[in-house]
Amino acid sequence: MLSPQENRCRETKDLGGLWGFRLDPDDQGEELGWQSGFSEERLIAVPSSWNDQFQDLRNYFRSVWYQTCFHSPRGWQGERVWLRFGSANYWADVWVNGTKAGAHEGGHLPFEFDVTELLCSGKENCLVVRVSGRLSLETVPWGMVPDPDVPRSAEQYPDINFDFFPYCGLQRQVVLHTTPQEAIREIITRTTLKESRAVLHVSVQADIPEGARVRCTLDSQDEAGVVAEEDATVTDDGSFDCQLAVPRARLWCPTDPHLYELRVRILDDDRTVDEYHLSVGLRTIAVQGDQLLLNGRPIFLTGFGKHEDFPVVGRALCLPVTVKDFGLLKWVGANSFRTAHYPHSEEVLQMADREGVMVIGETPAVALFFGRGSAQRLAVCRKQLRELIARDKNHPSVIMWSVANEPDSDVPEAVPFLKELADLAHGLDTTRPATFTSHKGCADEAIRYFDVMSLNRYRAWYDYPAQIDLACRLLSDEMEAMHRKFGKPFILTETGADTVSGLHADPPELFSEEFQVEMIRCYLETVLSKPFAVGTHVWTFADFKTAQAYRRVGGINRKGVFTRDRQPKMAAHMLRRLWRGERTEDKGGDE
Ligand code: BDP
Repeated sequence: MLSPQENRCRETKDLGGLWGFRLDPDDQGEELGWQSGFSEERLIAVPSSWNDQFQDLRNYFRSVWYQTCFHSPRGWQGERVWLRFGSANYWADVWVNGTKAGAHEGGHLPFEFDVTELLCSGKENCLVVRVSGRLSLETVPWGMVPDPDVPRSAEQYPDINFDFFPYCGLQRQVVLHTTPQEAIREIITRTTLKESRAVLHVSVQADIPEGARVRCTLDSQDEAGVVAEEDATVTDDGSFDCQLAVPRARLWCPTDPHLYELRVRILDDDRTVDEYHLSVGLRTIAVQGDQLLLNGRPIFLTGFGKHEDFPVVGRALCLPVTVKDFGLLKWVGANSFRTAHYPHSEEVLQMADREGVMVIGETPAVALFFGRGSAQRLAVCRKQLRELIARDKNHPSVIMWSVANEPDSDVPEAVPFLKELADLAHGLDTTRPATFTSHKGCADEAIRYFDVMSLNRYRAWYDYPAQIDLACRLLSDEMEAMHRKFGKPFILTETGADTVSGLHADPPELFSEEFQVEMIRCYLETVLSKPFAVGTHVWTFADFKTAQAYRRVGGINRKGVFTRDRQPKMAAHMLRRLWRGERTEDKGGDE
């Protein structure tokens, strides 16, 4: 799926703003005809999470209705018009002028409908969306299952089995965009390297008659200008391939995240029928033996597992927070993060490409179990993995896929399920390694099917509280045993301690800033001492909202090294010294 863009052949119109909003707890709206327009109870910001917009809706997860009106620009006649949602959490049904445009399941990935025939020109158009945040046994993530036979935690409210607040709503941009009738539909890029010579392989699918002429141009966006150009002809199935060779390529890496601009143009004599511009980074990523190689050189990941979360905004797109977070990632010396526990916005990846921050892109498959409802959950996991790879495959920053977080992967039933996701990731994308984050260590049944072994560990926090030395000795032994058993490169994808900003204790005690510093430092040193380690990600970048439970003061997970409003705790200063100092460079830390 190509993102909407503005160029001389394509236009966009942002529909964000204040929309009409109404609750429908008993799902009566459709019967009452609300799809053609309804009387508004209140206004809501789009994008936003409704749970943090209104005091009475924090724990409301049933259906709501959104509506807005817009004009379709006159100049769009003759074009195809698409209505695109950056995400809708979790279920969405969409009507335009009372006619159903389509529906979508899944909270964090984009979807779009061709609404050309549904729009009235010269008149106001009415867009109505029903969104429901209801989770079940068959959704991914699963939750809110009032069934005593299902393994779940009755210890938190709302009743979910994961540790982040299940924010709902239209949380990303809603846009109208046009494509010409004969248009480029899909572009897939891949880099191969031979010393400093890079070749960008470009595969394009287009709704264009056979024989049309196509031009692919690669522009360096600096004084070098156009560095490669090739013409091709569309084949009978509407596809074509180009190979663009760059003799002395500036390879994308954290210290020089150079982006080239790829322009694909469909030409009819001198007329441009359609064109699409893509920022591309020339780079390769591979696992070889115990190493993770970026452009053929060992790389060590420093960074965090990170949520999309901010007060009032909830999980919604908020560009000032995105920009701020990238500034802090740089400040602390992180070269990477994992989009826990769902795909983050496309704007986040755009920043990561630009700033040279490597990303492990994760699906929403958190806390999977393999009992009842498993077949349906697998189908949803497959769909979400497909949609994730379709959206993010061209981002140089994305270096790995994580297909799940902490599944019950020590039982035999986990094997066919997770193997299928590993095979799917490898089949859809031959250029990136795949992983999932395990909390089962040596007992894990599924790690063998993946390229990298990722472990989340909280000894000294949830178990063996306060015993940091013991926790690190156990971690050291566990890492060696995992390496003997699975023989793969290792990433510590999570460790951390809840920390109340401003609480101090010497000697360090749980919840104090000193304890967070000591625990993280000891874990990171243990991992760094292993030659097969390729990364450490601290849990977590910033404090975030979660369900209410006795162990979550104020409904907040406080394992952030930054507070929820992005102020550094002592641990952030410690990491800055560690990651920007000598020690990670010894391990290839900054590339
Ligand atoms: C890990 C989960 C993460 C939690 C973290 C914690 O992967 O989602 O937030 O524990 O408890 O097991 O802080």
